[in-house]
Amino acid sequence: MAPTRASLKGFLATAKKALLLPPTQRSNPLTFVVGNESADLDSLCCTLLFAYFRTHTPPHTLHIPLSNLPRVDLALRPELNAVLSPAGLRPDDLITLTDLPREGLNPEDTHWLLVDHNALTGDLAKSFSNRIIGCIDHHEDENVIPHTLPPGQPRIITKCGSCMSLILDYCKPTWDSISHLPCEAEDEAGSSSTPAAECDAHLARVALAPVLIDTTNLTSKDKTTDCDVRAVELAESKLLPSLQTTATITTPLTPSSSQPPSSSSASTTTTTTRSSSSSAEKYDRQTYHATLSALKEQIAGLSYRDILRKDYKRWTEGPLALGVSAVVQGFEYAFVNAGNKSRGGFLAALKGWAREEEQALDVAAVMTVSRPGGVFTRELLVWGLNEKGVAAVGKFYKKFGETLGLEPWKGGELDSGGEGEAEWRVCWRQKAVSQSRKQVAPMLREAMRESARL
Ligand SMILES: [Mn+2]
Repeated sequence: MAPTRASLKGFLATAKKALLLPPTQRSNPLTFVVGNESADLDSLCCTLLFAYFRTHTPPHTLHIPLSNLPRVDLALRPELNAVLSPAGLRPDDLITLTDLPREGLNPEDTHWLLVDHNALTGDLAKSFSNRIIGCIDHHEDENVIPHTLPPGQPRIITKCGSCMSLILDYCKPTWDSISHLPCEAEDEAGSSSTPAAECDAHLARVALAPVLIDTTNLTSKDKTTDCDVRAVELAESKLLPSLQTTATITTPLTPSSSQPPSSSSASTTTTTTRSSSSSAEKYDRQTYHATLSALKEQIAGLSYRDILRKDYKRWTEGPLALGVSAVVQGFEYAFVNAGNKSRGGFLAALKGWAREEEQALDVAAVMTVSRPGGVFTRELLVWGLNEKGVAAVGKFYKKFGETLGLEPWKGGELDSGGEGEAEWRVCWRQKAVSQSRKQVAPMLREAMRESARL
């Protein structure tokens, strides 16, 4: 039998099966690949492809791609469908936190590779922080990943628009080595084979999505690096063979503008059309990016709570907790188009999200990014919810207000409380638009560390 590889779908089915085996039948340790808890396209796609490529690299250890969110939250990410569908996948195929064995996993029986973050957070951190064997990430290095790792495991933490670009750099040799192989998948209907070009097109779609989104289609000067450009070139080169067979190719033997087409030219024309295939959807970089970002920016109709948890990260600094929600529309838009369409409703939802029984936050923050009238705009709302939280807000503003170009939002319409009071909520327009959550969250955490010492 000719050598083959797994399709993405087949790979996910195999990984899920391995995870769900009774503990006694499992081949331990289980090796997981996991992205950060915001579970954005970058994290979800990196998890999938890194696990796939590592599984196809000697010694061919099965790597389980774990999407770092509960299954129900997949529905909050409509852009994900637009990536999965041309990759021959459905949201159901993904492995989420909900799929982890109910009886729990013995940490000793697991290995973890982190992508798109370099410190585990949430419940996973409690059990598995000292089981990490490798990391590829583009956030600030939190220096918790050991510098000495098992042989052959990466510790790559470096700046780049998208973490996917680092993954592709690292996995290019593997991808190149399997590109000629058709995919084999087995399901209830038996086994089926997919041509090599189509398998690569599926992988390429998953690879391209986060790079295009994170670099605004390679146009963001602040974010795009050479590594991102290389990544898009690599992934598109893998798409090309499938596109050439997807299109109807008409090749006259003697292309010439001087001769009118004759009836005989029909016999020298080859026409290749393809059978139905999900990846046969035409790829155009511009269109793919526009489709994904339009879906990603859809928040109209969502509840405020869903908007706050859709792209959310939580950190603890000593006794204090910080939560930062990223929102892909401005506050004014959210007040008019989402939830119960009111400022009060939004602020109540944020307070509810921050309270003890939900996220138990001392500081809650919301960062918006939008383009009203074509102007790239960032807004930042920070809410200190108790004495230490209020002190942290004060420290943050004093230390970083100027760097971030913080100006009162609509003259301070959303502000309440203040220094020395029980709470302090303050909202700014953030003039330094190059500073995303990647930069602002570490600033807030620094302020919290300092106020925790008070
Ligand atoms: Mn990322």
